[in-house]
Amino acid sequence: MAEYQNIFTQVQVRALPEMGMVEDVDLGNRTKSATFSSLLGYFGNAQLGPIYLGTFGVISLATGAIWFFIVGVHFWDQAGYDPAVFLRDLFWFSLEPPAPEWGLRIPPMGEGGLFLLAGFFLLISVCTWWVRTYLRAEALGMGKHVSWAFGGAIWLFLVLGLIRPILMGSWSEAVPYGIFSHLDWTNLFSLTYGNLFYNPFHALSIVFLYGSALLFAMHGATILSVTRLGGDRELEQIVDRGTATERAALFWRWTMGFNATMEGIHRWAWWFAVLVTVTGGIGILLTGTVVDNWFVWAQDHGFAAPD
Ligand code: 07D
Ligand code: 07D
Repeated sequence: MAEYQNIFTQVQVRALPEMGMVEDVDLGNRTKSATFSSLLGYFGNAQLGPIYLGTFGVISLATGAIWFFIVGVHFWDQAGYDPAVFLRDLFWFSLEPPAPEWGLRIPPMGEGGLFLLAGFFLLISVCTWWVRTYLRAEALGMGKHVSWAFGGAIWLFLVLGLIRPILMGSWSEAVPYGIFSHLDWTNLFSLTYGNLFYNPFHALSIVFLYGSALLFAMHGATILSVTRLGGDRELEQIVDRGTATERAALFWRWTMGFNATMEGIHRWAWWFAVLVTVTGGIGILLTGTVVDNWFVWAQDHGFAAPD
């Protein structure tokens, strides 16, 4: 029964909960108990909790909830307080930024002030969650790789909703809060600036996005293909010859002449994922500030056909 285990077949541990480190940790910030869920166990670790709620965690959850609540109440208002309409039209409702004539001034609540208020709370929520990732990693003596990667996403988020609107001198440039409205914004952005496909940073961002999916598939498949030999238990595999790790490496060297290392593959993954949003943020920042029309720009630079 316990012979062949991988993430879907692993035996789910049911002992006393593992409570984690207690040395030099403020236990007052951690919940006291833990439960088990078989369903969770199929996808990861069956143990749920304890969870660390520090000052920044609480601020992040609270401000995130306020953002969600402001947007939700606005949607509710747009639905005319009718639950059926609310559900039917949920994806079409939108909390819009102020109109262009307001520039960077703060308009009344009904004319975009509410959007700015919601955005203020979302900003605090995302930034304090970042601090949380940093402080938790520090408490565990880890590198800050998760924080810097999340920082990459926050860079694009800030460019879209804060930095570029300020450079353009108008909050109206910000992305609205709505499911389809934010897609309309994305479409309109591309149309307004002459087709984003001709923005080389959009292209780079796509390269890294597709590359991330490819690398993730290759890495996930490789490790799963050697779990039969214990390849998912990286530690003891790395030092011994003829093990799962060596076969996994040889598979790629035989297939394409090159293999990543057990450590290096994670650097590939980290850089590809991070560069999606880092290059993307550069592309958005340049749009409308430095370049007004990417198609014309591409014609000028010889990679779009002349009219
Ligand atoms: C799977 C991790 C879980 C996260 C999820 C998202 C919310 C929003 C909305 C209260 C991979 C939670 C969603 C908290 C609640 C309200 C009003 C991450 C996973 C499940 N988008 N976008 C979506 C955001 C931008 C674009 C979906 C956020 C840019 C396109 C979801 C931001 C542009 C498509 C969503 C943001 C853009 C989507 C699924 C912020 C250019 C889709 C996201 C803060 C990058 C897809 C209907 C997902 C879709 C989609 C959220 C920004 C384009 C609602 C929070 C402005 C083309 N976006 N998006 O799974 O189905 O991410 O849309 O910057 O096709 Mg978007
Ligand atoms: C948005 C980072 C911020 C998110 C954060 C998360 C919460 C919720 C809640 C967990 C996603 C905050 C989270 C608040 C937490 C819970 C429950 C990351 C974000 C901090 N494009 N396009 C990209 C493609 C076109 C356009 C990137 C493809 C058209 C615009 C990506 C195609 C037009 C923008 C990409 C295509 C257009 C982009 C996004 C094909 C529309 C951007 C990368 C095949 C007609 C964004 C430089 C990303 C960007 C972007 C892919 C087409 C417009 C690579 C594959 C031509 C305006 N596009 N696109 O990771 O960076 O986003 O552009 O057609 O702004 Mg595009």
